[in-house]
Amino acid sequence: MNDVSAEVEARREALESAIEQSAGYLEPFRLARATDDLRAVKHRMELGMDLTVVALVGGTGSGKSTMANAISGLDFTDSGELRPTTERAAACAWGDGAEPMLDFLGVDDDRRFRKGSILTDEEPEFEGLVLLDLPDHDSIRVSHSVQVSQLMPVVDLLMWVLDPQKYADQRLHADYLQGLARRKDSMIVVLNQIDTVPFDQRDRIVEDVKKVLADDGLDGIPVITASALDHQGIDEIKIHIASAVSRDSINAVTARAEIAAIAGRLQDSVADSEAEISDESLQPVAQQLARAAGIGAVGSSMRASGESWREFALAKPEQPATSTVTAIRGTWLDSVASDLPPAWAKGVHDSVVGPEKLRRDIADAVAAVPVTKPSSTNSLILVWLGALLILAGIGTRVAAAFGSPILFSDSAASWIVAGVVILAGVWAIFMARSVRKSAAARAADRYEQAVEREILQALRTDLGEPAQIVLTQHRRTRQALAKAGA
Ligand SMILES: Nc1nc2c(ncn2[C@@H]2O[C@H](COP(=O)(O)OP(=O)(O)O)[C@@H](O)[C@H]2O)c(=O)[nH]1
Ligand SMILES: [Mg+2]
Repeated sequence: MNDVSAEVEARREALESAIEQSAGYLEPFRLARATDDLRAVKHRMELGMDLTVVALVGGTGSGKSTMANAISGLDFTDSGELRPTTERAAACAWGDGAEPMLDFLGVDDDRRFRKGSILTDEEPEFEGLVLLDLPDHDSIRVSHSVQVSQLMPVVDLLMWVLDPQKYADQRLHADYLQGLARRKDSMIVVLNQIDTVPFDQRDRIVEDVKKVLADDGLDGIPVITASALDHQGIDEIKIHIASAVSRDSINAVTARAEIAAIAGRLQDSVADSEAEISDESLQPVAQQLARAAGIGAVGSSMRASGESWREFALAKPEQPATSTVTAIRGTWLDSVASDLPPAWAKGVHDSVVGPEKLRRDIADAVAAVPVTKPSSTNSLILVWLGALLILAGIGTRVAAAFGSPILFSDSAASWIVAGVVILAGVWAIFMARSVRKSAAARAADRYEQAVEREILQALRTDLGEPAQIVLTQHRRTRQALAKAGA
């Protein structure tokens, strides 16, 4: 497989995958048409995209068969006055892989010839060439083998072999040449049997051929003088053939264009881009739902409980209202799907869970996080410590007043020590309050975050993941269509 067939095959595969991915999102008739068109392209491609079909056409006795022999160096085609098989096309193929094309063209098995191969590396510039010696132009129409209508779409180079006597033949022009103007880039004219024309008349006759061609709208196509019998002009003809071989085959070019056309017709079934679903995009939704479940009130009551020493009843989370959940879900779906074509948007809507189930899952998520009173152990320890210190301070002072020798006998020092100890006690009690307050605030933050995490997890499962599957499919379809050449 050379570059062009690999490239066209990659486009075909991309289109096939785009059609598969989007099958559920296309109207049935569009899907059916795309599938049929793709199948037709596939059949075309199976004929071979690396082949170069060169067809020799022209009137009876102009020397097509002799020319085919001269080009191939084989005696693969019958030439001469007696032409028992003139009704049947013959072909010579350089290298492998021409069989499907020869089947398509209706060349009989016993009229197929082989020349060279990649292995022998003979005439590598002709690798993939299929040289067709066709029945005389006036018998093409009635031939059961190669039909012109079948031939033209796969011919890379049409070589008109004219002879000096009959080049102005009316039927030739009326029937064929005039209809081929749009293919003139892939045509050459060979004025054969030039050996039968006196030297001094050759230029005039070539000018005349060009004039006849121009009248048919075929001006500018190369006219080569040749003699198949004497091997004149063959090298120049071979240069044209080699140049045709080096170009992308018409079959590949046509297949590429057809693939792009099919992809182009599907282009409006996808959007230019799709939303990205991430935790960042679900986070605001989780926060809204947490608010709807009254999580803020629970947090506030936890914080407030840190402000006082009294027993405090904490607020309880509530079930969010169905209407609220429906609205929040709808807004999110719009943000994710509204830029998609209707079928894909519907796909996203259908993929996610409904509002009632979502509401239950949010309630479960909220319930999964227990509402616990903020711990007061640390602050209570501080209170007790403070009380002990105050008592100790008072005790020290009292003991000193009664002259106890336990601690200090000096009364000034005892006042100072007692004062410091009592102050430390007061400070500890004071600190207990702020420790309690910040512990409560931390607990409230932890609670709120835990609930948001649980809700986020439910949102991933209920909304994000199923929607992502549809969006990924959309992205793959879009990218595949782009690759197919839409
Ligand atoms: N003098 C001359 N005769 C040729 C030339 N090419 C072919 N012929 C002869 O013309 C006759 C018809 O040739 P053929 O190749 O069978 O023509 P076809 O009907 O187009 O296939 C044969 O007798 C050939 O030998 C040429 O270049 N010069
Ligand atoms: Mg012939």
